[in-house]
Amino acid sequence: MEPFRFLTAGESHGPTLGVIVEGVPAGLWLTELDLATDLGRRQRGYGRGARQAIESDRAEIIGGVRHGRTLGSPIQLLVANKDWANWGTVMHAAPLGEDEATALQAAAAGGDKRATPVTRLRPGHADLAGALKYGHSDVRNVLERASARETAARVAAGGVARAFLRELGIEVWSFTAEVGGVAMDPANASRTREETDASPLRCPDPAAEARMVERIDDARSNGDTIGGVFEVVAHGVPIGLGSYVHWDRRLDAALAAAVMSINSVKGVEFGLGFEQTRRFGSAVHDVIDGRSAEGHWIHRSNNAGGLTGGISNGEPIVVRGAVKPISTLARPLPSADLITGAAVDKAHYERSDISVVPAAGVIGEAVVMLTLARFVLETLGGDRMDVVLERMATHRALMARTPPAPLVGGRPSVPGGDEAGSGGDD
Ligand code: EPS
Repeated sequence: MEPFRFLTAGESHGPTLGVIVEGVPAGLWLTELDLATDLGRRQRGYGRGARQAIESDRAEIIGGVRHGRTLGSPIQLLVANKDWANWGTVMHAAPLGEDEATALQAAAAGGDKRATPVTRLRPGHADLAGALKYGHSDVRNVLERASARETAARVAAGGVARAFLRELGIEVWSFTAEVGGVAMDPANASRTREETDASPLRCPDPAAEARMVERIDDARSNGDTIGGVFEVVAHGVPIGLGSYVHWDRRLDAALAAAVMSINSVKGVEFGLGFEQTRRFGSAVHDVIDGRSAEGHWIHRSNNAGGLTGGISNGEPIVVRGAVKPISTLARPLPSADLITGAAVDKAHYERSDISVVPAAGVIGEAVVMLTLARFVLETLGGDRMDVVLERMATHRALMARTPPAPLVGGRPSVPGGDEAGSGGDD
């Protein structure tokens, strides 16, 4: 059993989204305020759709917390969908009564878009494969759950992970690195974190951001959508999370899967990423400069993005997600009808976003934090915060300690000596 896990539920236009986070140690300070900041950040960003003007996401803590402290029991969170009220009986869980069903039929016959079953498949969306897999004739049954609205629940869960990791000295942040082929220039990253968070696209480079905004405006005026790249950085991760000993214990693989699981993400890279393939090894690998007086290992660069051999190496973890353009286009592509199988001029359209890169970055933070929380608990264990804190302090001290001298044949490498070898130089 995993020491830390979470499960979300809920449809985009249903009454609520929910998430259960299990494995959080007892005694962690957690309030709804801790969850509100990231939920707000997820909603913002230039290029977001009209839905965000309806919602003001906040997570209600339903279980697992008492008087501001976690109990060790599963933490249950609910995020209400305010838009649910606008969907009438379309999204009701209960079977409809005779009158309700007749009214819905009449609404559909009268051209009400929400009441009408969706059958014109959107290229690039889960519509076709999802409908066939689950046997749905109305694509709404697919798109309600395939919608990135689900990520509000993941970000709420990520807030729990943030509160946990903060206690342990681990901090995670993100920014927009690229939109529609316009990349930020790290040399022009003049904004502080606060300024970046408050900027239209959460980009540290104001000049590049202005050009990114133009790309989004172009997409909007053409009835189109546009993607980009976000970068998540985790500071304070100790050496030793994850392992090289087996494929499913590698932290890089788990982080890649987590970031890849975000709706619309089509690629993941760490540190220098794919650029490594274009350089010689001598221009890629991070030279190790030795240990500082406090015992910290120093690398000259961080091209590996904080992970070597599937293990955190003490440098900041740097992971980027490539976000494709949203597949719901205001000027829809040609497609086909699910029921007739015949070509149609235009795929289904309903309100959506032009670009979601800044939001995807916040979701990236959430899934990275949830993954790090799992690996911390896998490494340290602990049912209560005081024990986890103690174990983390011990772990960090151990990683900074001089390793014992190596043995040869189970004995000191120099006959009679016990401090020979290259390990004990301080
Ligand atoms: C989203 C809410 C959705 C979309 C978007 C993400 O709201 P609605 O469908 O009511 O407009 O804005 O969903 C998608 C991009 C998608 O492909 O379904 C949200 O809260 O993040």
